[in-house]
Amino acid sequence: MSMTELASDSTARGARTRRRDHDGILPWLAAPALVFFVGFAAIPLVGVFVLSFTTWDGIGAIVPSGLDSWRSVLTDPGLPHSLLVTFNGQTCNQQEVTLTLTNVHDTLGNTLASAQTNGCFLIGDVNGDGHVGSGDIGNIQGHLGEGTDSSNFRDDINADGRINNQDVQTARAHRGESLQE
Ligand SMILES: [Ca+2]
Ligand SMILES: [Ca+2]
Repeated sequence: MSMTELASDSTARGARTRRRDHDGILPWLAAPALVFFVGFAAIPLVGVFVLSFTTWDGIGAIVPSGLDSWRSVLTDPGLPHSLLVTFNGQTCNQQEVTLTLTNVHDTLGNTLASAQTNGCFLIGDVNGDGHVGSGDIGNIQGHLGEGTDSSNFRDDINADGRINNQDVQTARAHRGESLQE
């Protein structure tokens, strides 16, 4: 065997050793992402699933309730016909609005002749007490910097997807306003 062949053989063995080393390290590189996924996605998901078999107001004792919650939701006759209506813009304030929908068609070919619901609009009243005050401003400030989700969306007054200083300023601009009696 020549010196060149020895060198070549040595280089190939070195490459195989490095590949083996990399193969051993790769799973560990994924470990931080896996930890975050388990901690912030998998465990909360399992927790919510377990809580779906209980009755809990978020403060008091957790009481097992079996399938009651699932049965209640799945047997609600309104479930297949529920509507989500989104208002864009803030064109009314300090008013109770009656929304009437007529001749609503769903994707299954059903038609709803008429449906009506009432809603109150008060810009800045993020805690829903009918008045804009320091409680609302403090509530928004407590969520500053957060992205909007189902738990804090009321604090995002300008509906830009984040709870930020613009929301605080908007609430301050409407401080003292109340719903009309
Ligand atoms: Ca309020
Ligand atoms: Ca915002």
